[in-house]
Amino acid sequence: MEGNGVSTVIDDIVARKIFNSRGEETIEIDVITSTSMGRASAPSGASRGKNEVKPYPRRGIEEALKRIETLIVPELLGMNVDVQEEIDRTLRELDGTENFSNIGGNTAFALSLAVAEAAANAYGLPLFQYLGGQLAYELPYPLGNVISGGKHTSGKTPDIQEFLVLPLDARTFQEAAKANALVHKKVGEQLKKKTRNFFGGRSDEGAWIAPIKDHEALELISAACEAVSEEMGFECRAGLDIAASTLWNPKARRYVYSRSGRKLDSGEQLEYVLRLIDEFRLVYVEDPFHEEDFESFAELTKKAENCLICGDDLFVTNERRLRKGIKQRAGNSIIIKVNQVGTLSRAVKTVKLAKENGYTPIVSHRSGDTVDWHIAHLAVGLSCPIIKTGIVEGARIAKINELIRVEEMLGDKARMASLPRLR
Ligand code: 2PG
Ligand code: MG
Repeated sequence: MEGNGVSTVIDDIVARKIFNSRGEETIEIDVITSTSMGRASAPSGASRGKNEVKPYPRRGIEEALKRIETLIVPELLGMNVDVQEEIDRTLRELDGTENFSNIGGNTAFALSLAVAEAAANAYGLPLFQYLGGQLAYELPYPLGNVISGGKHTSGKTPDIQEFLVLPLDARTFQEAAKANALVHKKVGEQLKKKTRNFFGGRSDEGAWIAPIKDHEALELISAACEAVSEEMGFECRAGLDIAASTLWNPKARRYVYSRSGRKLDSGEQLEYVLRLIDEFRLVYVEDPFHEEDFESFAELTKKAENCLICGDDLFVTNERRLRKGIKQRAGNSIIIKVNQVGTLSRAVKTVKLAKENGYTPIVSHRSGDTVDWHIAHLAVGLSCPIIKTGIVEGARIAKINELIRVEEMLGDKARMASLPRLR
């Protein structure tokens, strides 16, 4: 399109291998028009849902680079970056599979986001405004990882993957991010004081790695939340990502907490999670059951009224799976990781469906990430009230700091998003 002197025609596409925060190779793509450029790199998960799209073709990232050169570039050159759906449809058609196994979901992700950024830049708009227009002025609450366990660690650490903090009622994003950093710091100080064999280690997501049990981790984070609530003058509450698919043993039909020795069937898992919600006043529980157990999700959602029950591996950002969840009232919130489905358009549809049905969409990082900041703009541009993106570590801070800049850019117009009732 050449209207208003804006050129949005794709002139060139450059793809390369870079490294993510784990030192693994990942893909980065530049999309170039005569007046603008967009650049995006793909994150990658350690606890991936089995229903996610494939990150790369079978032979890996090299094969993805080849396919970009031979298959994708010839098709995309000359297309316009401001027709996102058409570009994303073309990517799906070129791939030709349901799960992006031909070009790779990470390839689709990087292309799709780079296209969106190139379009925003062509129009001289920040990405969040390009995506959300004048109505995009709400900052998300940051959901931050304080203590790591499960598949994100090894050794005598908690079985539960993530112990999280969510600041409620913060007046600004900056303040909310500060509260999270204080909780992280306080928990670190307590671990140093009280825990033998804790040496200050941190996980990929910057959360503490300590030889403690799930219960101790919850006690620590709850105490830190209370202290910081008082200090900041608004409430901070704890949450969990149980990542229960990683605990589920399908043969034994039990959740196996190998480090604490717990073995729970679905009913016992439900009771256990309800007890934790009650005892620690949790406001957020992600993946409390394995990725095919919609029924238990529904039962917990019914019983845990004022808590966000969130599906990550359960929904994998997939519209079809969310539809199934909505029918059963399984969960009341959904993790949005664009590379679980490949393209921005697909993720946007899922966000829309979530909102129409009262599910809280939460834009999220992945454990292996880059300093790419796009998800910060997705949270504001798609009006998602929460962003899950860690508290410390470079790849996490990149998103947090970008949101501080977005808040500044919005000036007087900036507002914190509204959260559902959580107490
Ligand atoms: C999760 C994520 C991010 P991963 O389970 O929610 O915290 O982990 O990226 O390893 O899937
Ligand atoms: Mg998760």
